[in-house]
Amino acid sequence: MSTKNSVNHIHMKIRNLKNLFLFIALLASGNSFAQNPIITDVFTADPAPLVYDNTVYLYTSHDTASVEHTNYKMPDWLVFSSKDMVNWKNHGSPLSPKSFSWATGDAYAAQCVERDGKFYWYVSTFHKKDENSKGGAAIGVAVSDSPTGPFKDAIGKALIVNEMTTDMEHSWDDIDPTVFIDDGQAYMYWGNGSCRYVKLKDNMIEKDGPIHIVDVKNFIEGPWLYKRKDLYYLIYAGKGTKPEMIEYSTSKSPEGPWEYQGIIQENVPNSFTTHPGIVDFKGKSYFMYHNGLLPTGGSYRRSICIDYMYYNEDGTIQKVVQTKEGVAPVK
Ligand code: FUB
Repeated sequence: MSTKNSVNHIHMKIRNLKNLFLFIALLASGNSFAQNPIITDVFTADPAPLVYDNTVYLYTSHDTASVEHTNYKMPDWLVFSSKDMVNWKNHGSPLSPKSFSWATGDAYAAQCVERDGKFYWYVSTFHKKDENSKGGAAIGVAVSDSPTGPFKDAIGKALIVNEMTTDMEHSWDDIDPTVFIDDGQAYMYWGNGSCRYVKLKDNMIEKDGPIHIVDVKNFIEGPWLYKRKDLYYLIYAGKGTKPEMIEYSTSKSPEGPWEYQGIIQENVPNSFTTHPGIVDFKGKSYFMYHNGLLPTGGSYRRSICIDYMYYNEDGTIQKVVQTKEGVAPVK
């Protein structure tokens, strides 16, 4: 080989190496493919994440309405898990309203929490007409030894029935439970049109004291309660503008009073509801929500997305930027 040829040969090798490094860097950045919506083979809504054993478990509602349907058709709840926030394993449907002898109708929003190695899945569904209720939305709780089930009704009756709250006239005001354990004391918030909370006993399946009506601005539904540093956050679907957007209030106590802080997330495309699920995992904060952006999607055929969430120094939350790219895989 002449000197000129061997120099050309070396240049070519360097170029190939550079291309290889670029390719590896692109793969490592995780942003080479759009991640949102995160689940594309079924329609999912109402995300409720739980971190357990280095894994994020994601409990979701399941939309099965046809394209023509103009109302929900939600037969069961689903569980997914991920170790990197990008690759999600489907664990199927370990729970449905049929798991509760007293329930009937749709499987609305739900959240699962862990306590002492047991998993308590608080669900909103509807009550049969019987000696305990005249019907309407109700909240039940299922329990399991594993985050993916099998789950069974923990009480044998509803934890909350429509008759226990009387400040709203509509029958579906007792939906969307969120449960947070603060220094051993569990609190359950829930509601549609009016936000309520009640303390739970250590056994997680009995109310501990009266139901309180919460004074919180712009509340519609879908509360999500958590604590970060010294501040408690109540995040919810709000009525700042129609359709729903996500708003929040903060407090120095899990019992309030709640100070309104503003909007976290504007309306979502192609769905009149949105619903918050918030989780910290391996040093980053994530905001989960749903929209109607899967092909043939809509308000009754929703799909869950994840984007980053950022806090300001004073604990206030920056507006979530809704992206197609979603988040990068966690190492
Ligand atoms: O998924 C049914 C209902 O739509 C939920 O319970 C609400 O939060 C809204 O997302």
